[in-house]
Amino acid sequence: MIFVPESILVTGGAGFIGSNFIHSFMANNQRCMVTNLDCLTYAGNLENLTALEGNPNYRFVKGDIGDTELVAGVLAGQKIDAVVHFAAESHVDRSITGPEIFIRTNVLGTQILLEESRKHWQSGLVPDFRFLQISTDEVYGSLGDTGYFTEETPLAANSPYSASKAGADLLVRAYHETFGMPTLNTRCSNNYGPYHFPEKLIPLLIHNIINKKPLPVYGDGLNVRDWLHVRDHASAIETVLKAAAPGSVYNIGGNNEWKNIDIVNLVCDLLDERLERAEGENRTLITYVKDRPGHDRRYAIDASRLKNDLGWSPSFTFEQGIAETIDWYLANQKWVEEVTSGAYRDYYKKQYGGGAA
Ligand code: NAD
Ligand code: TDX
Repeated sequence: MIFVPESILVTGGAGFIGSNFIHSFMANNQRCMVTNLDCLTYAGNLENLTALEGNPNYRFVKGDIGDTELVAGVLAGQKIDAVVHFAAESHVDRSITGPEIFIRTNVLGTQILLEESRKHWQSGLVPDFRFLQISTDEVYGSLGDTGYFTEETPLAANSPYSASKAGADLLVRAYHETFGMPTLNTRCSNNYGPYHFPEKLIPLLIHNIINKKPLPVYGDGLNVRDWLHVRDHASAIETVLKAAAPGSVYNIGGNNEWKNIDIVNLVCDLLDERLERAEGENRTLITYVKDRPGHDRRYAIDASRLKNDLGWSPSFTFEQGIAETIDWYLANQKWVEEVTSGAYRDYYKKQYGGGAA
């Protein structure tokens, strides 16, 4: 049976994937209220959502998922019938230099959100309810040269980031097993696309190439990532939210493995053309640097359960998706400049009149 939410709470909706999800979900579900709860860390950028200002079905709440009273108030006040939980610290490198906030947000924050959601669901204020935890293939650890992560692959997280996401996933599982709460859990591969914060590989490459800065490649550059366009991730999440059985776990991916160095070369070459530079010029910016500690060698997702059970498959080809992404960054250099200069942090104050984010 299809679940049709009427009022959803999106956490972390000012970030990369959350903002893309809000745009596509609101376009597809024009009767549903969307409340975006985000505390606006360095990764939260309300400029990603300017197109929605004034839309009566969209509401932004500045706040922390770890704020029990605030979360309880939003759940009851907005009669939330689905929580789509993106809010997290998401950058592996930052989790190596400062793991504590990862545990606070990703583990403790998720537990608070789960606990308040449980009380809200059990209060009977809404007839049906879902809690969807957005997770990552990184919880499964690292693969060798062959094989794929399935939903049965044991969790074997290797970085403080992925360990915190695995902890959150297990809490979600526990709330289903212990309380019968209607939870869902998705685990997706690496995303790319518009609004990607330029500390992550693909937007960092584009930004540095435009500015003729070095392109740091960790280790030997042969680590493999499985890339999916962020709008395909958004459509998969919507499918799972509406059609998956409570308690289920779904991998999300598009069978699109790339060695890092091949992605770097591809982005260099596409930008040679667009910036009218000589063939091979951008590749001269490539700089091999010290490897990331504990750097997972290969990720590859088997998403056949999602295809077989719910009929989902990606709509972007990588060629189309990466070309469009590069063009988006070229057309939106102001967005990138505001992020890299820190100017985006004044946006909340300008728009909502509060203190700087
Ligand atoms: P992001 O870092 O771009 O955005 C995270 C958002 O969460 C930001 O807007 C931030 O302000 C908000 N946030 C952080 N702590 C918060 C808190 N305590 N309370 C409220 N809001 C808070 O992250 P992203 O890349 O969009 O990832 C979103 C989710 O998807 C994460 O849970 C991540 O683990 C998962 N995921 C990401 C990828 C990827 O490739 N980026 C792949 C698979 C899964
Ligand atoms: O400068 C760089 N040089 C480089 O070689 C950066 C930033 C990254 N890399 C490598 C490390 C990874 O093998 O590129 C690959 C991708 O790195 P990131 O963009 O940092 O992503 P990753 O560590 O794979 O994690 C991402 O995908 C899974 C997201 O940040 C996570 O939130 C998500 O769960």
